[in-house]
Amino acid sequence: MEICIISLIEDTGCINLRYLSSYIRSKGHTTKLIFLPRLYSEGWGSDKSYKYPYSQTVLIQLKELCSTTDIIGISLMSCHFDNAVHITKFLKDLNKPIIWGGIHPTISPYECLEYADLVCVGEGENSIVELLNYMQNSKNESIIIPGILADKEQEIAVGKKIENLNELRFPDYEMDHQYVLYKNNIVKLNNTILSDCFSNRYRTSFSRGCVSSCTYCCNNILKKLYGNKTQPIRWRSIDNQINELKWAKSNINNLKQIEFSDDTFLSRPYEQIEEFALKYKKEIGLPFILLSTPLAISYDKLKILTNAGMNNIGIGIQTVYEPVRKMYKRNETIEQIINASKIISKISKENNNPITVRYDFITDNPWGREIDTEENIRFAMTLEKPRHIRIFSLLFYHGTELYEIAKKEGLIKDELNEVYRTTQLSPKPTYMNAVFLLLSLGCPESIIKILINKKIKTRSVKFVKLLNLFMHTIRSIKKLDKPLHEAVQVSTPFNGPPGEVIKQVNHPHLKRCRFSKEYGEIWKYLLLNL
Ligand code: B12
Ligand code: SF4
Repeated sequence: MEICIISLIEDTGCINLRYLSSYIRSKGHTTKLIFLPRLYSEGWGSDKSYKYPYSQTVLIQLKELCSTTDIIGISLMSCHFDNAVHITKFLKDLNKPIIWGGIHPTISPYECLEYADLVCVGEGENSIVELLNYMQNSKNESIIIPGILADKEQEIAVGKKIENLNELRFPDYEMDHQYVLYKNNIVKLNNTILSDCFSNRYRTSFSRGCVSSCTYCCNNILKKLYGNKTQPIRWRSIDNQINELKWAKSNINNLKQIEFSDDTFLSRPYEQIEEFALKYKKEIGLPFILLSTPLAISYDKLKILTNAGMNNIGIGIQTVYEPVRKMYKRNETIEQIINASKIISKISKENNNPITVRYDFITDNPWGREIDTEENIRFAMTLEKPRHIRIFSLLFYHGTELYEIAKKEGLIKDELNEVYRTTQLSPKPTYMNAVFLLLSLGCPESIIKILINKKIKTRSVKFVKLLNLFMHTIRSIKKLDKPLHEAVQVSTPFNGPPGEVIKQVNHPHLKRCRFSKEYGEIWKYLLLNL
């Protein structure tokens, strides 16, 4: 049996689908993978792809590629929902079963079943292989497979997890059955195109799950779906990891950097991190990026990893405002965050080589209001330098604990527009967000301190409101209106799609941004749009 899986994500790495595909192939079926990132055709704006459908040319090429397969799969997150519907409707007349999978179908399966014939809930490997076996053998019986929802009357049962991740093959990079949307056409993937899409960087992940269960995160709902039956986090063995990286090093042209997208890389015990670091240094030796929580950071772990090439780390702080921290169920204390920042700074100094550190914050919490953001701004200024700040807008993803609270309190009025058709990269146009964004772009702290000063804030809000009224009149006469969120969005230079990130990460510091167009845009926004 052949399954043709279409990915709507702005990423050609798609590690989840590549694992899925090699697993399916190892069980005697075949796959075709079609990646539809708009980035390589449309550039930066592509992360707003939820806003408009794929072109007719692309849809026709897609139909042609799907016409010979046995079953069509679509992989999606919530922001790809509209496009998944659009494509599904377009492919309906091929008369092939269409199955949706990915995080959105996992958290909202019945909704997805209104469009797709089948929905994959949870990890896909075991369920999809069972489905393909079923299609091969017993066509007439009704489908009863854990993780496959075929009927609205059926109860949700998640797919069986792969408990030992070493069972997974290496991600599927055999190009003979892979296609990508590249410069406005769907073309066969080859090493040159792949290397171009990757921008010298190989992204992979060696774990599944997370030790924590923050109330806004997918791990929160996944834990609910799977219960406590399985380990919270599973890892591939170190040798398995190193072998995959060796493969990547010899197959991806001009590879310069490895990025680990494991939810929290440092939660592994020290002995394993040490084994990894030593082997990595010897066999791979490329600079690498990872993600961590403040709690998992320790001097010993970081020291040995920086010796092996780690030069960039993303740390989720989310908020320091206590009521909201409680609400998010964050595990670490403020002292532990400060300590993590100090450890990184100490190691940077010792190595005489600054680690690029990105601190992530969540804004737009309706319960925290502006106090939350204000506290975060004040705290961010106390973090050791050099530091980069990234700001994400809180979205209530279906099924998470936070979603349930927000729903109960009537805070989600129009899920489609408020969650699916937006992005975490567009903080709401508020005074404090604009100030936070200015800080993230390197605005001098002395100015930030003035801007968050209460009296000045009140006066400046009144002032900008008046100014806004005046400018609005002029703009409506001259038709110069520019959507507010666009000004905010361009100002988050580290959040862009894959290709851009590496270029940004290579900037020594953010000083350059102070003179950039984005910086000017935020000031303009602050002055004109409150
Ligand atoms: C790595 C990662 C990325 C990478 C790569 C994504 C990718 N190719 O999957 C990058 C950096 C590109 C990325 C981008 C974004 N991400 Co992201 N990302 C992740 C992360 C950390 C891991 C994904 C992963 O590999 N999971 C592990 C695998 C095993 O699970 P899985 O992806 O669900 O896949 C399995 C099943 O779902 C199933 N399956 C998947 N597809 C299909 C298809 C078929 C047909 C079938 C049968 C089965 C099937 O089988 C897979 C293997 O078991 C997750 C968090 C997480 N822990 O999952 C967030 C996550 C998926 N990302 C998220 C978000 C919001 C984004 C962005 C929208 C952020 C933004 N810009 O605002 C962008 C997307 C931009 C765009 N327009 O496309 C959210 C999605 C929430 C939601 N409800 O939609 C998550 C869940 C994080 C969170 N907030 O909780 N992301
Ligand atoms: S620590 Fe990060 S990945 Fe883990 S549950 Fe919390 S937000 Fe999700």
